[in-house]
Amino acid sequence: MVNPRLILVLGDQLTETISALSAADKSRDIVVMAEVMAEGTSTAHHPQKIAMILTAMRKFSVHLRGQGWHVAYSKLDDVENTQSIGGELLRYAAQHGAGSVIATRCGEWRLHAELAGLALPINILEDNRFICSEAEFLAWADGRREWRMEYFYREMRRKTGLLMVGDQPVGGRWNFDAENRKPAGSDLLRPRPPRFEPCSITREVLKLVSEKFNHFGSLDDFGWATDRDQAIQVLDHFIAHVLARFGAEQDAMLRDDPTLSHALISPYLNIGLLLPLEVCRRAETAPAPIEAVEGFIRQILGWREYMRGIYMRQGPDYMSKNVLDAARSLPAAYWGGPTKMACMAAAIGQTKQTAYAHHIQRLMVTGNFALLAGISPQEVHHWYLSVYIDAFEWVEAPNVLGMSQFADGGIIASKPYVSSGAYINRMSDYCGSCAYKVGQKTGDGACPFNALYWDFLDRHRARFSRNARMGQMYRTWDKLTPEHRATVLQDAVKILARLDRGDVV
Ligand code: FAD
Ligand code: DLZ
Ligand code: SF4
Repeated sequence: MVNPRLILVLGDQLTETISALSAADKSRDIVVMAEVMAEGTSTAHHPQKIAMILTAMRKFSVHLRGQGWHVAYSKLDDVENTQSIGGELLRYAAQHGAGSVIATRCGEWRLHAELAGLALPINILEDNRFICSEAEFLAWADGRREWRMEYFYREMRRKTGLLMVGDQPVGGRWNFDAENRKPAGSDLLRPRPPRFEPCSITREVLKLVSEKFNHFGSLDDFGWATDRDQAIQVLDHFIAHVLARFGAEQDAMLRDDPTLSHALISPYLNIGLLLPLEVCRRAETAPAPIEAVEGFIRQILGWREYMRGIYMRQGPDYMSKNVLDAARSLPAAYWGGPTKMACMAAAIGQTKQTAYAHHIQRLMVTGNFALLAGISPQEVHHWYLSVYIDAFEWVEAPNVLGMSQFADGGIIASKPYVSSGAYINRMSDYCGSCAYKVGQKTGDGACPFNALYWDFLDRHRARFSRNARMGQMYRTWDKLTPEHRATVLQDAVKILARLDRGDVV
């Protein structure tokens, strides 16, 4: 009899057609799925994220058994659990006389190193769920000086035929963003994303997570999908009722409507319950205007694939990038400490409660503030990796270190995403209820984003003033009187000193 092989399926690899399972033999091999403390604590993940992953793992293991697979499953509280992925593979190998492991490439360099160094032969296969393979991305990137997402996206449109008529983009344009990104008003009729009552498996996991993890984040009101059928319901609902409004409302922020017209599918895409190509194909034929459909498909076919390509191309060193030498500690407000800034309180409060914030809240509120205040990008990276339901290093790190914090020196973003309070005021309803005045430029009651914005530009003049996309910002700054500029910079010094002292800002 031939020795069985162990087939590793991680908590974010819950896809029946994933490469490791496709390469396996049902009659011979053993699928290993392991809930382990090492994965739950390597980062202080939001309890809802841990609960979603463990529940989805349990349900997926039941599904695989139903398909005839032999699954060796470790629950977190099993007494013999070694509490690490490597440890569980070695334990099951000894138990079943398995001589080797087949795995799919994982999404974090830390775990990749652990698996690559396993004391068992391991065959690590490419993650076949991405639309763009690693080799394809490298071929695209290595042939050019700048890696702009827009050009990569066009290649992906051509490759998949999505929104194409022959070799031309549908509607004659690649990008319809000029019609998108408007502010939004409250609307009681805006469709709400589906939520799911916890079943007995979910309830058991919620109890376990509440006993074992004391991380930032609430477990109340857990309503995430935890299997493919539920994830498809979320997608169906979005395509039928929400997508048409996606483009216009994509950048808007409302205090009482944290999800607006977003899809809320990133956790399911990232753990494998939905596949990116199926989502794009569904959107392509949806009853929605082209600007909404194109804008949505660009996020997945463009941004998501591009971020993954950059992550693989840059390697583990990317995680320590800090070209702006930002060194300040992350303020306690990010972990739920008090803040007088209504926008920060809304984005962080919602994150604590639901493990979700949409793109503009992440980029232009919490990310913008951290960048302007010169917070260590590594601390910012760990925060985002911890607190969001969809955060896995391969997608979180390029978004945070590259797009949001400019720590990579412009590999991803052609200019830093910074703004004063005016942008947040235009795109949200936060400022009306804030202790600060967004229209006030200087003085104690002025919106902190205002002084910090100019201070950031002034501090980094040598790097950014020749950037064609930033010239206008510097011209505006230079037109202010020397006295006004000095007052603004003094105000910024005071705000930063308050942050350093741990005072409430
Ligand atoms: P929608 O707004 O409805 O968009 C649809 C889909 O497009 C998303 O589900 C997602 O799969 C994809 N998408 C959109 N923008 C991006 C992007 N920039 N990169 C990759 N995919 C994108 N996304 C994650 O999946 N995990 C993260 O850890 C993560 N961290 C982020 C950190 C920062 C600082 C920023 C600015 C963005 C981050 N994003 C991350 C991207 C984006 O914010 C989320 O994908 C999105 O908010 C998920 O919610 P949704 O499904 O409602 O998305
Ligand atoms: C995030 C996570 C958590 C919290 N727990 C587990 C787990 O117990 N078992 C598991 O296989 N995977 C878990 N994961 C997902 C992994 O951390 C993820 O596969 C890596 O970070 C690579 O993306
Ligand atoms: Fe945020 Fe400034 Fe508006 Fe207050 S005034 S909500 S700090 S942008």
